[in-house]
Amino acid sequence: MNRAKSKALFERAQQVIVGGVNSPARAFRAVGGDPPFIVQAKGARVTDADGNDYIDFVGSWGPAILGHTHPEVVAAVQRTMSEGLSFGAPTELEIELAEVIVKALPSIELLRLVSSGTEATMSAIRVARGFTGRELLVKFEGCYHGHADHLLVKAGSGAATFGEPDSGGVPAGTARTTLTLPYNDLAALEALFAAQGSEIATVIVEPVVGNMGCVPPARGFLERILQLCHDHGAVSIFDEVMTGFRLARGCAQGRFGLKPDLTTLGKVVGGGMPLAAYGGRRDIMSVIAPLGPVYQAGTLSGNPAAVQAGLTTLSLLDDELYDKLETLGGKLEEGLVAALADTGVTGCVQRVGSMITLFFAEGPVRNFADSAATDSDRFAAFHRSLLDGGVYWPPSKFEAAFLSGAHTDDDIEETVAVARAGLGKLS
Ligand code: KE4
Repeated sequence: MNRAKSKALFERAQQVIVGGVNSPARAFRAVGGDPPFIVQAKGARVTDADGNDYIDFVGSWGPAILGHTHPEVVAAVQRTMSEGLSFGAPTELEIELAEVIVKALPSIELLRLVSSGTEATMSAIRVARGFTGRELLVKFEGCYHGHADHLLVKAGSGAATFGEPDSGGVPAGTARTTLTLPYNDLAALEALFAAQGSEIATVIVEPVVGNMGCVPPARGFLERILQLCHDHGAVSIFDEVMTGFRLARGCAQGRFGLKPDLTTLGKVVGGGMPLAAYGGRRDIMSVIAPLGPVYQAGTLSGNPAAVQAGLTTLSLLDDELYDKLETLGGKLEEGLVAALADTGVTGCVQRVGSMITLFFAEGPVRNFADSAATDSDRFAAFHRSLLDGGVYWPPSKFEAAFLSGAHTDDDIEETVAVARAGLGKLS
């Protein structure tokens, strides 16, 4: 596949943008080769600068659950933008979106709109620390919650891709207030609470992990986190930036029938525009200015264009869409499992709804150590085969792939055929 124009653009980009990209994973360093520069996205496809079309499973890292440029979303955003891009003042539109989120998530009584998932998790953690008067933050290795200093301690996704679980520039003191446990390790969680439960401000967790590849929670794991937080006066945070409105209308918590104290949302909730949110129990959220002493603010928070993209996107997330995502996800999973078996390549496929990952390992992959141990070279070669075969797959073994409502049975069959050919080159 000829990507000469993308190659030239990448060389030009690297003169003025760090690494030529505005987010590290996009540089394709984990899989090799130069990243295609995308010029258009429509439905389940993206087109690069050289005119190559790809079936897209990155979906802008999650937001494109409807497929790209859904006509109703684009039209609604254009209408809203014609009235003003951003006022820095309250609008009725923000109330409408907040009411939709509160209706969908019984655990959220009060919320704040912000502009990125990082801002949502950073703010939720500050609120939990302000509410409890405690400092200790507990997270799980391989879970990624954005790039706030105290979260870049054994992060998954980007940092892990570079094999440097701790980021430069994070003060030692900051890292010391973050305790990291293995995901799905109940014994470690119980032991930590037994030893330091009274010092723990909050536990933040991806209810289904997407940042070490797709890793579901072990039976009882999430329930125990909520119970231990409750018993020890800590605040539980479900980071649903990736799973929110992706896994169900009620998010992962709705799928599992759970109610965390706080929830962070992003990606789908903004429909591809810079919008995220955090919210939860009224008593906890009431510590935020101007009601209380915990400060959080944002110039573009709740701006009309982004709110409209989110509002219109959420209005289109109906049972029919989730049923389709489940069916297509199942077909893709079955196809990849069959392709692994037919080619004799060691691998496993893990999926929850429309989040899916093919790991080059026997499996199951239950935590970051398992994910890190999967074969990186085979993943890189597989990714290159997919790309050259017209399939745009996340360029890191630590990322989940996403289906959308715009994908078709034919897309899945084509993807499985390309995957089978790529696996065949490995065996
Ligand atoms: P943003 O600041 O990137 O909007 O959100 C941070 C974040 C928080 N929580 C979870 C569970 C997330 O997955 C993310 C961001 N996800 C990555 C992809 N795994 C964004 C893509 C990127 O970093 O380029």
